[in-house]
Formats: sequence, C-alpha cells, structure tokens
Amino acid sequence: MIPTDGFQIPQKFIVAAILSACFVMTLSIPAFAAGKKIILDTDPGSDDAMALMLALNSPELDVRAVTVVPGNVTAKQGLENALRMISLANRCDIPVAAGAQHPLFQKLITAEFWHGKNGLANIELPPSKCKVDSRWGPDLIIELVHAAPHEITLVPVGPLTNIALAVEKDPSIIPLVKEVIIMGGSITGGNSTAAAEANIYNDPEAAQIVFHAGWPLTMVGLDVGDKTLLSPKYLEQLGQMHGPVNDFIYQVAHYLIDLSAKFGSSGTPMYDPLAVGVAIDATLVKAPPMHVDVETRGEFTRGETVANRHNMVERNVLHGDRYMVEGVDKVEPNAKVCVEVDADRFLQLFVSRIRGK
Ligand SMILES: [Ca+2]
Repeated sequence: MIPTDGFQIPQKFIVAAILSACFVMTLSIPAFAAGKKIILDTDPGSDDAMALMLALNSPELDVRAVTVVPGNVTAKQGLENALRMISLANRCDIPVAAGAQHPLFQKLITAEFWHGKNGLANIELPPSKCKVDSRWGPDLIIELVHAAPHEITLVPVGPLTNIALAVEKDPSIIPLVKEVIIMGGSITGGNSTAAAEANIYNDPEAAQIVFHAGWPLTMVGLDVGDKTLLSPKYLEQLGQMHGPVNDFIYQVAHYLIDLSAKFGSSGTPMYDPLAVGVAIDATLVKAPPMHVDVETRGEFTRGETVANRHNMVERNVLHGDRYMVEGVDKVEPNAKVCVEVDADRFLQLFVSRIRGK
C-alpha cells in the first residue's frame, strides 16, 4: 500500500507551487493589461502629445495601437512625432502605423501656426528607438477590432480620415467596435471657421461617414475643450517633479499656455486629452444624445457638426404650391454630445498621471 503521507506532501507542495505561480503572475501582469482597449488615432500635434501621454500613463486604458492621420502636421511629420513619443515613453511594444496621406476629397490643411514647426511645440525629442509598424493604419484598426470583438474603443483625436477608410474598407467592424470617442466638432461655433471645428473641417466627408456608421459615438467637441483650460497653476504642479515624460509635457504645456496668453486666454484648451479623459472616466462630462449631421456643402458652414437638440424635425407635406407642417417626426440620436465638463477634476487627473513620469 502506498503511504498517504507520500501523497500529502507532494499535494501540499503542488498547491503551494500553483498559488505561488499565480501570485508571481499577478505581480508580473502590467497594471494596464486589464484596462479598456483603445486605439488612438492621432495627428500629433501638441495637444495630441498630451493625449497620448495621458493614455499611456492611465491604468484604466490599454493602448493597443497608435495610428497616424495627417492634420495638425503632414502624415510624415506626424508619424515621426508619434514614434519619438512612444520611444520617450519606452513603449515600443505598441504598434505605431502610418495611415492616410491626405483627406478624402480635399487638400490637407496643416496647423504648424498653432503647434510649432515640427508639430510638437518645437521640442526636439531624441530619435525613436521604436520602428514603424508595416501595416496601413486603417488595416491595423480593422485587424485589431476583429481580434478583440466588442472590446476596442476608438479614440480619434485628429481628422476622421483613417476611421472612415477603415469603415469603408470593412463595414463589418462597425458592430464589433465597443465605442468611438472623438475629439471634434462643436455645437456652439468653430475655431477653423465661424461654424467648423478643425478636425471636422479638415475632412468633413470622413466625419459624416464616422458619425453615421451606426456605432456608439461620443463627441468631445470644441465647446467642452474650451472649458478645460490648463492654466499656469497646473503647469507649476508639473514643474515640481521630473521625468522624461513629465518634462516633455511640461515644455509642451508651457509653449501652449504662452501661445494662449497671446490670444487673451488664461490657459490652453485640453481638446485631445479630454477625449482620452472621457475614455478613462465618462462621468467627467455630461453628454446628452443628439442626432448630428456633418455639413459638407454649406458656403459658410462646411465642416459644421449640425446637432438636433430636440431629436425632432417638422414634417412638411406638399399641398399644391406650398408645404404645410403636418406634425413632427422623431430623428434617432447617433451621438452623445458633450455639453458640460468637470474641468477641474479632469485637469487634476491629467496632472496626477503625468507628474514624475
Ligand atoms: Ca489632434
């Protein structure tokens, strides 16, 4: 007969070994592994830099890819900037892919005027240790969405060209995307023109495709970004600590705050970072559902996000030589539109994530 003790000791040992292994595995899983999977589509871009660093340093998020779109700078410059920033953050594990080279139907408009000659507030980061991913941005989006159905949140913070190209190439991703949180649009006037916000103005046709794709979409527009001003008070908090990311973001923010001051503002609007903030914590904003169309033809309003606040339109019926209102028809909301933001809570979150990194 085999002595029971002979079994008991190895059993105890095995159980202990398994528990130890689990413990070690738990410790070795990076904190971001359990986070919300996002793809950041970006035109970096100085506020894009802040958005990227916020995403990379927030345990709630798991950045699965960075795809680059032309906008604030050319596609080539944007790719270089993205690679250098990912390298600065020591995250060569995250694929960085080039995407569209120009908007769908119009000439590219770049904004070095606002973002500095290189798009990154004229700060020269060291050359990247990371290599560009060989896949095309929209293809990478398609591939990652299929690899993790219902898990990927798209966070586009530039013109919507790449997202529209992905949808056009493979519409089957639409029901598989968890949600889309865009920085773009406005329901209270624009910054590129009286009516249009820059990301939408720079590719209105792409924006119309993305707004009407039929997926859960949140619009983090100019209106709420303008209420979220990073002021010298917050800059000072970043200046108290040091680290490669901290010091880079400090310089970017310093540049943007100085630029804003020239235009009479007490701080720099955190447009792109706020979209990442909403991905981290949706309770930062109030975002009622609305039906949003993108104006693609208006003489003065091309690129405007036209939001139906009441989700109703009059039903006009032709009677002889005129139309008569015979009632109202309901229109279905296609976006949650941010109208209020807890700016201070967001800015504190931002500073807390960047400090000392
Ligand atoms: Ca941007």
